[in-house]
Amino acid sequence: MGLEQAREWLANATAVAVLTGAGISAESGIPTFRGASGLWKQYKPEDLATAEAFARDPLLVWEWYNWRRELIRKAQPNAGHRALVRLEIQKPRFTLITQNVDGLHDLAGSGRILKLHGDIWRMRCTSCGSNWPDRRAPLPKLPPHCGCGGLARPGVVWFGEPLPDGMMQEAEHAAAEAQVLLVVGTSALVYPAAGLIPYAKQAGARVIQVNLEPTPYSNMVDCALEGSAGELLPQLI
Ligand code: BJW
Ligand code: ZN
Repeated sequence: MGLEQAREWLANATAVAVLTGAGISAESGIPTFRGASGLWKQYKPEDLATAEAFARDPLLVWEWYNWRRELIRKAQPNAGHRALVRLEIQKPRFTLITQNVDGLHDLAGSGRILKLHGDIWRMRCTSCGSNWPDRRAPLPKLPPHCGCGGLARPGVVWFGEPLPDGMMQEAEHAAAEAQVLLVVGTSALVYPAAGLIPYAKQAGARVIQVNLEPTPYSNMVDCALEGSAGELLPQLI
């Protein structure tokens, strides 16, 4: 199934859900996690993206996030992010679900965004649990602290941690009621996010995937488009 067919499905749908991953921000200059030039080639997830790693060495983890915050701060949304803003305007029922923490969908102008893995621009106190926005990059002092004196952590979801309260249920609801699920720039390896693909399919949605390469779901989706999000999304939408 090719681009023309996918474009028609999308054009005719009134309820659309979109699931994005790091690949949509790659053309904005933000490194992905997996793949040849991905972050996990250089860094081990278990050393940086778990609560255990943070407990062991908060400074090391914060140095990594501080570096990523600086990279992301300089980045601008690309044609892929912008195409999704246009799609949202066209559709009576639209839900954007992202695994990204970079905030580029917000910057592009998307409305409500289900941020399954949190937000790199938020902080959370490991003592009192309060959370707040902080867009400074670089941060003036590492590791940052809360007003209560407790150690602050990035407002993101690490491996082994639950997703924000109720958010996965909202995402599943949107995936189930969608006529089309558009999956963009995710390796579809991280759960429960990747589970939205078979979930939507089982509920009757047509699933369109946009990725540079095949994923474990390429044979299950209705249309697997190989190419970059920045080029394909404006053609699809
Ligand atoms: C392009 C492109 C271009 C490039 N155009 N395309 C089975 C079921 C459920 C859970 C598990 C399970 N097995 C294991 C688990 C646990 C674990 C998991 O999934 N592990 C797998 C790796 C095996 N999941 C969890 O731990 C989750 N929590 C959980 O399950 O909690 C349960 C629980 C319940 C109750 C109490 C306690 C616990 C949490 C997962 C959190 C993931 N966190 C991270 C870090 C976020 C913070 C940060 O940014 O630092 O999230 S890991 C990282 O991976 C990040 C991403 O959001 C996530 C997904 O990556 P994504 O977006 O797919 O990026 P890539 O790099 O993998 O792929 C990029 C793709 O783009 C590639 O395919 C390219 O080809 C493509 N691409 N350029 C189009 N221009
Ligand atoms: Zn506190």
